[in-house]
Amino acid sequence: MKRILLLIGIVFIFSACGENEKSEEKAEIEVKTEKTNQDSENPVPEKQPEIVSPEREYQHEVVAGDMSIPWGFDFLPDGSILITEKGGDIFHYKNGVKTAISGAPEIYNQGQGGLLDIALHPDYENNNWVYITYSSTKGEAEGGNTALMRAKLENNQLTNSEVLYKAEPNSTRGQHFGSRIAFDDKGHVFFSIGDRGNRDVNPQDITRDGGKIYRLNLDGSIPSDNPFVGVENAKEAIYSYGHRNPQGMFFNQETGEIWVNEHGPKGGDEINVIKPGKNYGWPVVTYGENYDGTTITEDRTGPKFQNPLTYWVPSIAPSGFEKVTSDKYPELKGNLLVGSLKFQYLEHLALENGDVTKREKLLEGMGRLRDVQQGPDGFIYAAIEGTGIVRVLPIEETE
Ligand SMILES: [Ca+2]
Repeated sequence: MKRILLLIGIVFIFSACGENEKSEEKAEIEVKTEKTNQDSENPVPEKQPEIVSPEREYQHEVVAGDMSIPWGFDFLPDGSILITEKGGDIFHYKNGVKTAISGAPEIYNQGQGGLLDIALHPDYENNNWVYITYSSTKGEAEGGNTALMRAKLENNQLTNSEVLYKAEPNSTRGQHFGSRIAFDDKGHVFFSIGDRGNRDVNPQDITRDGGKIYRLNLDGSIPSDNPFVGVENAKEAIYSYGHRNPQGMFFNQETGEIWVNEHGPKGGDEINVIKPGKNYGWPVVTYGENYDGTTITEDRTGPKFQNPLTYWVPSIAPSGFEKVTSDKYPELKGNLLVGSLKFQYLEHLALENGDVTKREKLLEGMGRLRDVQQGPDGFIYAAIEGTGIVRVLPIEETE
């Protein structure tokens, strides 16, 4: 389409200009075309369409109730659910029966910190490893920072705990711990850590923790092909940087990529497709502004930075992220789901050729939506504050 418009433009200019002007105009158009082609690797996102209510609201059923702030959850091989409470407890829910799991890590319960995400090893069935992120006081300085640990789950107890990563330094600030955990299909664990409320120091500096996506081998060692291995003083676990506070992450089976969503400031929440060693811009480029309405930067994009797939203005405060691959919801299949803490709904984003073509509010008004997962049974599950985990029921064809 762009090419056709350009051709029309060239014809128009040729018929309207003198000989010298013609060649100048043509040269300028050729340069512009070349730029457009270069940018196709890293396109500037289109403005999002307006969000709408769905034609038919989804019904739901509560499968794990009596929860305060269910932060993360994952499914055991038998379909039962492990859930973290931000306050520090881990629960197992099976057929509506709630059991406490002992051996949860000690947390630094400050602001947005606490017990955060939980995820089972891809081969959990054979090794019982469970991965957990949390804010930890480990280390010398006062305060805390995000840690990733793993432990074996046996008889409702976590044993053999190992801290695989602990971000430094500690800080008494309560902002932006991240974090989500995701596994790829090549033996890596990914996790996110936010900028810890220190945006001018952490996110753009690869020698510091915070404002990063990290990648480790499943035993916690650093993959030899991580992008900053061998770079002087770099934190070699870093996979990408320039992030603010990523709280949604999934492994896209189809593309082999990690996809994240992250909180922007006032405006400027983003979905990012993670590529090794890339800089996602915060706070040098952003679609947001300070909470008081003052400018952070005029720049939305720049040659050194990876553009988001899409961005939200105003912010929805995204948490939890999933791609629907199940056949149970034909109208959602292949699309994205994002929890909104601020507006208390599950956002459905339809994608076509990398552009968001439709946005819908699901599960509206139920509470702050903290996490979303497609279960092994193909149903969509959401963690909602003050409720617990709900199963989204497909809209029956016969309705
Ligand atoms: Ca960005």
